[in-house]
Amino acid sequence: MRTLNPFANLPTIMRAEEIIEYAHTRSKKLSMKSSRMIPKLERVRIREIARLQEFTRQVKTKLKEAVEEFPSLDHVHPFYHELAQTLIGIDRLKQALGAVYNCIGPIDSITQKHIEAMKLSEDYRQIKRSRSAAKGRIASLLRSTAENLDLIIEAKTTLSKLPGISPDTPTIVCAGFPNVGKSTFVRAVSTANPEIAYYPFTTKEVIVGHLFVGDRRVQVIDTPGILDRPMSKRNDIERAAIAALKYLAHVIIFMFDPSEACGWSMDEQIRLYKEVQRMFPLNPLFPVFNKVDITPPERLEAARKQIRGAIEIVAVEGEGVKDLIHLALDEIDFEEPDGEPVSTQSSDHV
Ligand SMILES: Nc1nc2c(ncn2[C@@H]2O[C@H](COP(=O)(O)OP(=O)(O)OP(=O)(O)O)[C@@H](O)[C@H]2O)c(=O)[nH]1
Ligand SMILES: [Mg+2]
Repeated sequence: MRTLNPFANLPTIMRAEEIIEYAHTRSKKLSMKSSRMIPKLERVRIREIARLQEFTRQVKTKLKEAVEEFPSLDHVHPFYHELAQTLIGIDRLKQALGAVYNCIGPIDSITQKHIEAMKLSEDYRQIKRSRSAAKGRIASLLRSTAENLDLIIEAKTTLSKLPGISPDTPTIVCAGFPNVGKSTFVRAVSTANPEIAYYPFTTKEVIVGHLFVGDRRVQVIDTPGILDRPMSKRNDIERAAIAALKYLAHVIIFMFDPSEACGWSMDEQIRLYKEVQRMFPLNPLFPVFNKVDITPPERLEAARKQIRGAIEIVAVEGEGVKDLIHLALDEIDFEEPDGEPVSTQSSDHV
């Protein structure tokens, strides 16, 4: 299965000072075997030029790795693109990558210029000073782009923690207000093991679990709770949930807590439901009433009138979750390689 988080497994990116230190150590270690027959001036010349070349080579390798190994932001899956935009800022990141890459040309020029001087010098002390001056100028250049390297490292650290998703795998996304029981449900039906707690905002990131229908894998995604408020007021955590709905969901399960034990009223939850309906008109959307075990009958009756056809479950007991998954999976067209639909009744986990 192609699981992808394009930002996972990037090579270690060094900070400016680390690169300087690393390249310096490597260049110092360079041991030159040269015959005593060669005059001192020539021996120093050969050694110092080689050391400068090694220093430059190491610096350039580290800078190139930081930039070239970083996934092309224009080609990553839109889910990751949107989260990179939300969490880091695409323009900032591209600018930092460009700035780091643009150091390579000047580093080459500095090296070339000083090597020319070292080749012509008739004084071995002067040759050493030239090598040292070149390294100093390259180090200054690196320090001037230190903030850009720091940003690339921050981006790598943040984005590498995003879940691996497989965009070609059928995907059910569970969304709703905080504390309504989304994680309880996703944990009950899939391999995911999200934290569950009696307080809101427990889930802070998009979590991917799997379940199997025959030998076909289905992704079930738990999302952080979303509040009923304008998009511009939503925080990064809510935006990640919206990005999962927007870019990953084939089917959306919208979970209500009609008992209102979650801390929010049904009216607020319904406003969010309507917004999700408006935002994603093409996705099959299943309204679900969770916690019907603790919902007073008159409240449940009122909720049924407000949202017709909602599926009623008790996620904490696993009640109704199987039927819900089967209904959701019926909305996903499973195709065997020969075109035969796969039964959704043979799930291993539901
Ligand atoms: N009585 C009852 N409690 C439930 C049910 N499902 C979940 N809960 C409880 O509701 C609380 C919240 O459950 P979570 O699964 O963490 O809710 P969530 O929607 O993932 O919450 P956030 O991650 O904060 O958005 C926990 O105390 C659960 O035990 C249910 O069917 N009945
Ligand atoms: Mg949760």
